[in-house]
Amino acid sequence: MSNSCEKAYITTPIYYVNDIAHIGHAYTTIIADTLARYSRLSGLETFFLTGTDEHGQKIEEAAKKRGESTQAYADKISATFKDLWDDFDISYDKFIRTTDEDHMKGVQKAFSTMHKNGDIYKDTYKGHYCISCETFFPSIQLVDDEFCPECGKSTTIVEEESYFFKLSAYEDKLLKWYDENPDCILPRSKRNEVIRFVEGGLQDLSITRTSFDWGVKLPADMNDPKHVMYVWLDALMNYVTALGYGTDDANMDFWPARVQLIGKDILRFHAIYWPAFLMSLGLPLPKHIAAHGWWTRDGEKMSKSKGNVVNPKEVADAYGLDNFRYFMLREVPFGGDGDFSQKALIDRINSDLGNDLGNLLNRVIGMSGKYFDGKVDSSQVAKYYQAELDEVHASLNKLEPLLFEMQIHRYLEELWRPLTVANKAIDMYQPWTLMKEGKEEEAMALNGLIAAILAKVSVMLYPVMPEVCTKISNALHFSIDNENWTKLAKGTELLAPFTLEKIDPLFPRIEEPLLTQIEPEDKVSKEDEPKIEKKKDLKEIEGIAYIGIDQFFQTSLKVGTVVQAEEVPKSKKLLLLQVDVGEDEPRQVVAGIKEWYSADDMLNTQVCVVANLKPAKLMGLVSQGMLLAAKDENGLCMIRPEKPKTAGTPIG
Ligand code: ME8
Repeated sequence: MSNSCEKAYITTPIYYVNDIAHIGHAYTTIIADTLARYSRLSGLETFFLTGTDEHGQKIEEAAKKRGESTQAYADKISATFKDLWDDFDISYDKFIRTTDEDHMKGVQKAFSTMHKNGDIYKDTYKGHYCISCETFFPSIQLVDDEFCPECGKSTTIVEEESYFFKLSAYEDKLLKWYDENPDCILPRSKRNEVIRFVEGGLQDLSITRTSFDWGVKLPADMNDPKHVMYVWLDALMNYVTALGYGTDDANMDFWPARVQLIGKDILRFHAIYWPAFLMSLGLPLPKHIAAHGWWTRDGEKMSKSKGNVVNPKEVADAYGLDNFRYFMLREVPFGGDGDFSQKALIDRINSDLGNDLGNLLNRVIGMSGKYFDGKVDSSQVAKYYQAELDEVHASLNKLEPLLFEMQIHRYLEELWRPLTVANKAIDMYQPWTLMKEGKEEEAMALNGLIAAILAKVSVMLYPVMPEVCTKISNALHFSIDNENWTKLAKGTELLAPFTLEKIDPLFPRIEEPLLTQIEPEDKVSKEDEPKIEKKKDLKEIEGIAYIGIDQFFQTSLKVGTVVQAEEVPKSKKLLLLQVDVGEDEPRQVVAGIKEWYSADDMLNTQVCVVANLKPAKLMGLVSQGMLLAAKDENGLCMIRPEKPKTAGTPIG
């Protein structure tokens, strides 16, 4: 997608007010927020819309069940969505409600226009209606002649007078649109699904109901007061009524939308009905409709009855909002389904965020403080580290298209490459060695390189992690704005000299799940329980002393890179190693492995280090860690990661 349009309009679906928000809703909104923040940062005039969908039989019934008036009930639930997004600092420009007066006027205007254009006629609808999906289904699509093919719930037979939209007349025009705009529906695999569906033939769509009245009335000139609009016609129109369609047109110059985000469950409405409605109204079609996958909980669909719904606020409060945002966007390829587990979230925080990103900032703080009185100066970086800069800029240049092709997980993956370049540069050039050798300018340039990489990464990471990146930019004395997006992230400029102060660690390590109450219920059925007990007894008889997972996590195991290795004079057994475990300076480790490994064998290899052992002295040398190894009658071998890992990566 090109960056040529000067305005960017980003939308989320509007959420039904029959239930409160869960992580699925938060996911859609966070992706949209990320795109909106990026658009603003890149200098586009941006309008970001979200809101609530409040009409229809489903909402009327939900209110009735609770003994509340429908409007009062809708007000209450709509406010919970708005409060949550405010709490999450979602940067929406408008929060629309389908009960807003202006919206309802706009929908009536749309109905009149479609009618005038000859796309609406009156007939009788006879068929099956699923209240839960607010959808009509022809009998051939039902399961066992009764049940909804989407949600499996029982459908109701409806026979009533209805107005119809001539959807069948748009079949060819829709197929032409899909054909001429290969990225109109993302991911592309979803576009193919839609094309197959449309090629199967489209039936005209019933767009009014008479059996209930919680909805937008037909325009007065239709003179048919017993009809209310079909909830999907009402709801889809929000994307233009929010811009003033049908009232003052105030922001209609934002239309067509740059990206309309939805979940895959509502693709048909957005990829078929919505463009057909727009064509009938003579409005341009959105640039991209992007459908993401489904979040499940420990492999199961989330539902209240199963008690496995993940509350996004609880997760964000416990783990940090930005960490949660990063996790959701990094964990699952866009379009694929994702499974929420605290373990996966903790792994991302400790590894990608703590180890790769946070630790890098600690290293700059450490280096600057120790060697340069806190000063960071990038002026000599190009003299010593041009190759590293080139690699970093090559990665940064790949980013923007990935974001707007909805390859957000790949955007983040690519954004992590500069961090790897930075971590590798420290391991390779070793500032402590440069300082020992008196190469102060080179060491300062290395420090400047790392700070510049952190700055560039945090500009591009800002749309995903706004709070954390603002902290990094404050520490590095620059601001995240369009000017620095142009200079630092898109361009090749580095940071102006500054003095760095220590800041609190951004990602304190998380040792165990922080939310016990959202862990799944014990899924062991009664029948299975005795068998499991029995196994445990057997193990106890065999003499195994069990420890809990919390005891295991008390040991800090890390990947280390041996950056220096030498023999300990007069010792047959000991090697003296300097091992980089992702801290300011390498750890000194005295290892009893000389019988099996020479110093040369160990140099530049990776090892597994027990990193929180009390320092010990061996032959007068302090050892600040222990290496994992396995020994049998054939000798000893080191335990190493199977593939190279960044120094300091936690093991567990
Ligand atoms: O469909 N995983 O509203 P809705 C991922 N009002 N995303 C999920 C999800 C899950 N488990 N559950 C919900 C409606 N979502 C209509 C939309 S638009 C004109 C009208 C997300 O409250 C996903 O984006 O059922 C889905 O499309 C949206 O919430 C639907 O929310």
